[in-house]
Amino acid sequence: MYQLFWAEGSAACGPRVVLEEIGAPYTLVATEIGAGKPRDPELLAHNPNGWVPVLLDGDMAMHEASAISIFLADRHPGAGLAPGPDEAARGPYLQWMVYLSNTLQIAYQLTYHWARYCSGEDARPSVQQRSCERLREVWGFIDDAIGERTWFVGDHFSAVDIHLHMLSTWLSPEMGHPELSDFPNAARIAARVAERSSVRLVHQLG
Ligand SMILES: N[C@@H](CCC(=O)N[C@@H](CS)C(=O)NCC(=O)O)C(=O)O
Repeated sequence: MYQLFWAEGSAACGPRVVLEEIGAPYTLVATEIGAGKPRDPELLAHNPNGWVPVLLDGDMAMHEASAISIFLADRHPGAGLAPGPDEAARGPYLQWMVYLSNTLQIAYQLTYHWARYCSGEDARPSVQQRSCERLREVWGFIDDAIGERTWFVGDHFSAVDIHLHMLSTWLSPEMGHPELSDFPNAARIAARVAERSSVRLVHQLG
């Protein structure tokens, strides 16, 4: 039985959708992640960074949303969420799983965790402005890469589509971010992913 440390709307949503898609039994550990709020000691024991997601599988604990989804998709190949090691789509799949995590997520962090990236309140407007610009650049790059494709990589729905959808839900135009509709190829895939019952459940889409 897997355990997932989780918070609503967080980076734990992608791995949770993957868990739903593979149909493996799991329990959720609802976790406080608010700025300045104390962290669950059990979460800190597994991830001293104090952030979610964290996946437990028996004695094994791991953090990092993309890594967790890659691990789960490979562990449960019957769900078809990852191209196999010998498939042509495997390279691009890994590339985009890492890129979404190390580039797109960081562009959001400049908005939501701005204090990590500058040393004082004076710099906050500049960092958050750069976040908005960076989100437009990175989403634009992704949109161009998707082009006319039905899914992000290969011919099938995969974990990278799940992560693309999750990250699309973090756009806040009221904070100066671009609109998802500015990136019609990414928006098309996100809308298709949002139709899945796993995604409707995790993102509470009614
Ligand atoms: N690199 C981590 C980042 C995870 C992350 O930023 N989680 C946020 C929620 S979206 C969090 O728990 N923030 C609380 C904190 O950083 O203290 C990953 O990709 O899993």
